[in-house]
Amino acid sequence: MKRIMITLIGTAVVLCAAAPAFAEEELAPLKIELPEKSFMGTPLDYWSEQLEFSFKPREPFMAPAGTELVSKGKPVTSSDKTPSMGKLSMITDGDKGFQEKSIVELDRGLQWVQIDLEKKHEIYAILVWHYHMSERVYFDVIVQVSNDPDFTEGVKTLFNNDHDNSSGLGVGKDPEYIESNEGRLIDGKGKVARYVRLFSNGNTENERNHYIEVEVWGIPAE
Ligand SMILES: [Ca+2]
Ligand SMILES: [Ca+2]
Repeated sequence: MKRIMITLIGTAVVLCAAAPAFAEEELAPLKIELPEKSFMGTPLDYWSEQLEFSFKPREPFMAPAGTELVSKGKPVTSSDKTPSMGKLSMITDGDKGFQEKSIVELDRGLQWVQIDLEKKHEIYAILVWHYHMSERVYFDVIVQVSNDPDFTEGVKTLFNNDHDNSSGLGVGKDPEYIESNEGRLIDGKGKVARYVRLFSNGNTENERNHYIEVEVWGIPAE
């Protein structure tokens, strides 16, 4: 009996000693801060075969321990250099309120915004709040990452709900979704990139494009 005990203790010691080798794989939930919910506006009158209905709060998103918000205050550029409301820097300023003062409005048609993380990161999640004062669906939502600021080379697409390829960026199979104060979380899958580009092409209320905030969560890769 005594010998068995010693063997067991020996095994336990070996397991403990091996634990640090797995520390890199340790996952933790992202500490996403959600803005206040709006109860304004009329319910959405829109349906499509691609529309996702979700009435449950989002599950915590697990990412490697050490994953942090890496986009706060980072430079933002856009296909529309002169927004008709707000300014591009508001997209990474941390303010996610639904009120008009927090909204950046871009031109009609397919437009993009791009965040420069200023160095390469392993990207684990991208969150986007287009608009959440009332229920809306934005069209042709496409999220890409690259190390090329012009997005001509090494482009990886992480989300695409352009089912008819009206954007010309390829057919996407992701769902259309109703905007809310939770924002949309896009899995970054640990892709290594410096730039994040997000497209949209109008919404169920009008032809314009809006952003309140974009968050990129990751770990510096260099
Ligand atoms: Ca903002
Ligand atoms: Ca489309």
